Amino acid sequence: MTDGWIKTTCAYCGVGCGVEARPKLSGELEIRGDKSHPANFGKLCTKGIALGDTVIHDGRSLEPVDYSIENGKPLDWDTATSQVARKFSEAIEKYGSDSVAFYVSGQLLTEDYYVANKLIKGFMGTSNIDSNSRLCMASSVVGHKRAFGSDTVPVCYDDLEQSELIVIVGSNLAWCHPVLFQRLRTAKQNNTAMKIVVVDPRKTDTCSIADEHLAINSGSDVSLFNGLLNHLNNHGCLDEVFIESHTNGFARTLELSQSEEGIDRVTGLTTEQLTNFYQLFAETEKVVTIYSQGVNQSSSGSDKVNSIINCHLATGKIGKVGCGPFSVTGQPNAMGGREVGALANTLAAHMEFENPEHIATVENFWKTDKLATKPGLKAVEMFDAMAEGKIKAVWIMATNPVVSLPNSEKIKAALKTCPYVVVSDCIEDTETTRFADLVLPAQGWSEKSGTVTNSERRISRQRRLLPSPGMAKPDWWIVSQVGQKMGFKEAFNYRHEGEVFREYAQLTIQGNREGQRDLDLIGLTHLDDKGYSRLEPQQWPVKALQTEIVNQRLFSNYQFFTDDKRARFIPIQHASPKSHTNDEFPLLLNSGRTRDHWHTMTRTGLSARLAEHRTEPYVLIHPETAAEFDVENGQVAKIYNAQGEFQARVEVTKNMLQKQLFVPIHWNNITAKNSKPCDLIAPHTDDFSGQPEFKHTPVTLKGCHYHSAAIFASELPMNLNDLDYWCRQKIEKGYLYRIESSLSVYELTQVLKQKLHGSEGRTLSVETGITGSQHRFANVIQQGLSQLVIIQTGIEEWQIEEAISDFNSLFDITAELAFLGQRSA
Ligand SMILES: Nc1nc2c(c(=O)[nH]1)N[C@H]1C(S)=C(S)[C@@H](COP(=O)(O)OP(=O)(O)OC[C@H]3O[C@@H](n4cnc5c(=O)[nH]c(N)nc54)[C@H](O)[C@@H]3O)O[C@H]1N2
Ligand SMILES: Nc1nc2c(c(=O)[nH]1)N[C@H]1C(S)=C(S)[C@@H](COP(=O)(O)OP(=O)(O)OC[C@H]3O[C@@H](n4cnc5c(=O)[nH]c(N)nc54)[C@H](O)[C@@H]3O)O[C@H]1N2
Ligand code: SF4
Ligand SMILES: [Mo]
Repeated sequence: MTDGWIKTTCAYCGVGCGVEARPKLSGELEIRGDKSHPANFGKLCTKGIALGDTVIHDGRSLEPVDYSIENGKPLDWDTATSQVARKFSEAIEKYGSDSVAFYVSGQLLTEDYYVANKLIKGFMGTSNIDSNSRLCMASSVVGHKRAFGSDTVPVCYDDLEQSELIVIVGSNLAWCHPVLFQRLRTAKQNNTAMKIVVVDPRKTDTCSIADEHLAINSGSDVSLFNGLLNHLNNHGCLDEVFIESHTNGFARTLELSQSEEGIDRVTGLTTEQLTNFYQLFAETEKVVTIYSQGVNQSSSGSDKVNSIINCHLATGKIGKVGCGPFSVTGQPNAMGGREVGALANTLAAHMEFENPEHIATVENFWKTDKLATKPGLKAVEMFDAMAEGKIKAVWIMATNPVVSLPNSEKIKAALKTCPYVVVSDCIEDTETTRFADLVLPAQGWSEKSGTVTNSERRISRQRRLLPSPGMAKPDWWIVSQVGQKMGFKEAFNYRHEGEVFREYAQLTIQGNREGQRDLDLIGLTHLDDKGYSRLEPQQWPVKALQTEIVNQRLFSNYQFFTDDKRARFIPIQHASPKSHTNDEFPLLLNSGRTRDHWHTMTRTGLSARLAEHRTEPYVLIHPETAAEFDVENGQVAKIYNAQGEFQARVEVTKNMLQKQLFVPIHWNNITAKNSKPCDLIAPHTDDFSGQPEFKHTPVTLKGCHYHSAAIFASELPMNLNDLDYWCRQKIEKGYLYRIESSLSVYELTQVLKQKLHGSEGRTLSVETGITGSQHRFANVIQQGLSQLVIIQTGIEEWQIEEAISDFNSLFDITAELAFLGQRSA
C-alpha cells in the first residue's frame, strides 16, 4: 500500500483477482493488477482493467425511497429501516415466520451475507433465504455434499498448472474466468505435454487452447461420463485400492452406468471421439475437470456433477497434486455465501439442518430461541409462493431477479402480488427496483469493505477506495439496523465489518475442534481491527494466520466429511432435459455470457470501453439452420416460444451445432427492446438442487423485415419503447441507440423528432439535414450537442462508428450548425 495504491479484490468473477487502485483527486480510479495476489499475480482481464470506468455515479440510488407513495418519497435511514422492521414484524405476527423471505446474492460480501442469514434464520425464525447462487452453484453444492459429505472444492489454481490433462466441461473459461484461462494457456505453453479437452455444444474462444473440442448434444454430459466410468472399468484403469479403502457405493454405480445405452447417439459424438477422450483420461495420471454452467444449469445438473466426480473417485484422481473435479465459481463471493450458509437448505458455516448438534451449536452461539430448524424455499419455489400470495414481505439484495430468474412475467406477477417488496441496490432503475415498495441505496464496489472468497477457497479483502455517493450504506449495516429495530439489539450491535467477520470466524470453530467440518477459520478468530484491516489473502481451512501464500488441496489424506470418512459414488443414469423440441418449436435455445459484459449490465453497461466488444444483443446460429429459417447474417430476428419473445441480430457461425441458438444474458428492458432470454425460459429445475435449466429451451425463429433504421446518440438515456427494435450502447459522452422500425424513413423521422424534446425542455434549436434518403438532425442544448440522429433505410457499421466519434468529439462545440452544414454539403 504505497504511493496511494490500495489493495482490493476485483468486483466480478470468482477468479478473485487482486487489484491495486489509486483514487485520483478527480474521483476517478487508477487500476492495476496486484502482483502479490496468488489468484492473478498482477494480471487482469478487460473487465478488471475497466473497473475504474464503472465507479461513476450515473443512475445511482442515492437515498431510501418509498415508492408506495406516488412518484416516490425520499426517506431518512431511520424511517426507512423502521419501516422494514415494522412490515416484516407485522407479517410474521399475522401470518407466521414463513410468510417473509430474503432473496440475496453472491455479490454481497461475506459480512453482509452472514448478517442477513443470521437475521432471518436466527431471529425471524424462517429459512426463506435463498441466493442467486441457486441459479449458479446449487447443483455443484449438491454434488459435493452427496460425494464428500460437505460442500468442499478440493483443488486450488496451482493444480491447473501442475496437471497433464484439463477437461473443461460446460465452461467458457476464456470469457468467464479470463485470468484463470490465461494462467492455463501459459501453463500449456510451458508444458507441451499438457492436453486440454473442451466439452461444450458450442465452439467457444476457450477452444483456442484445446487439443480436442467435443461438441456434445445439449444435456448429455451424464451419458459421456458414465461411458467414461465404463471404459475405465473395461480397460483395467480403476484405482482399486483407492475405491476399496476410501469410498462406498462403487458396485451399484458401475452397474447403473453399464446400463447406459447408445452413448454416441445421446452425445452426438463419434465412437472415435469418445474412445480418444476416454483413453486420454484413463492414461493420464494428473487430470483436473473444470466445470461450470453447462453442467450446473441443467435439470440433471447435480447428476452431471456426480458423474464427473465418480470418474475422479474411480481413478483416485483427487486429493493429489494436479488432480480433481473443479467447480469454478461465478460471482465474486459465490463461495462466501455458501460458507456462511445463506442458502435455504443450509444452516450456517457448513452446518446443516439434518444434524441436531449443529442446530444446538448455532442456537447457543447466536443466543436465540427463534432459530429456524428446517430448510426454506429455494429461489424458484420462493417466487412461486410469492405469486400464490404466501409471501407477505420480501427483501431483495444485490440481484436483479426480473431479469435473471426464468419466466420473467411470472417473477413480475409474484412481485406485484407480494404486499411489501424491499430492494437494496446501488442502481436506482433496474427491472427489479421498478417493482419495489422501498428502494434502499447500497454501497457498491470501491465504497464497501469486507471479504470475498474465490473459487479456490481464498478469502481476500475488498477495501473502501472512494466515498459513497448520497446516503448509500453497506448492506450489513442496513440489515443490522433492521435487526436492532425488530428488537434484537444485542445480536446486531455491530460497529464495523471487522466485528462481523470475527464473529463469523468464531462460528466456524464451534463444535469443530476435531476437524468435523472442512470450513475452519480458527486462525482468523483473533484478528484485531488492525489485523482485519491489513488482512492478506487466506486460503481456508485457516488453521493459523497465513503470512505467506499457501496452496492447499483438500482430501490429500483421503478422509472425507461423511460419517465413515469415505467418499460416496452416486449411481446415476442419463435423463433427458425436461423440455423437448417439437414441430412448432424445433430449435434449442442456449444462453450465457459475453466477454466484456457482466450479468444485467448495471455495472459493465457504464463503460464505453467494455461496450465495444459486443455492441448489441446477438443470436448465434449455424449456416444451415439460418438458411432453413431464411435469416441472414446481420438481420434482426425474433426468437419465440409460447412463453415469450426475444429480438437480436443474427450472427451466422459454424461454431454452433445445427438447430441450436446461443444468446447472451446481459441485455434486458433497460438496455434493449425484448432481448431478455428469461422471458422465454421455463422454470424447470433440477430435482435435487432446484437450479433452473437455463441452457435448454425449445424455441423457433423468424427474420424481422424492418423498413427503416436509425442511430440515435444522446447524452441522456431515452425511452424508445414505442419502437419495434432498439438497443443501447454506452459511449464516451452518452448513449448510442440502434433502432429498426416497421415505419417508413419519413414516419420514423417524425417519431424520432418528437423524442428530441425529451431532455428536460432544454432544447435551443433543432436542425435537420436531408441528403438523398438520409435524414439527419440534431438537438442542440445550451453548451453542447445533446442528441444526434441519423435515419435511413439501413445503417452500416461504419456509419455508426462515425456517428459515435462525431458525437463524442463535437459534444463540447456549440457550432452544430456548422457541423450539420458540413455533413449535408
Ligand atoms: N464476462 C463475464 N464473465 C463472467 C460472468 C459474466 O456475466 N460475464 N458471470 C460470472 C458468473 S456468475 C458465472 S456463473 C460464470 C459462468 O461461466 P460459464 O459457465 O463459463 O458461462 P456460460 O456462458 O453461462 O456457460 C458456459 C457454457 O456452457 C455451455 N453449455 C450449454 N449447455 C451445455 C451442456 O448441456 N453441456 C455442456 N458441457 N456445456 C453446455 C454453453 O454453450 C456455454 O459456452 O461466469 C462468471 N464470469
Ligand atoms: N438465461 C439465463 N439466466 C441466467 C443465467 C444464464 O446463464 N442464463 N445465469 C444465472 C447466474 S449463474 C447468475 S449468477 C445470475 C446473475 O443475475 P443477477 O444477480 O440478477 O445479476 P446482476 O446484474 O449481477 O445483479 C446484481 C444487482 O446487484 C446490484 N449490486 C451490485 N453490488 C451490490 C452491493 O454491494 N449491494 C447491493 N445491495 N446491490 C449491489 C447491481 O446493481 C445489480 O442490480 O443470473 C442467472 N440467470
Ligand atoms: S478474471 Fe475475473 S476477477 Fe480477474 S480481473 Fe477478470 S473479472 Fe476480475
Ligand atoms: Mo453465476
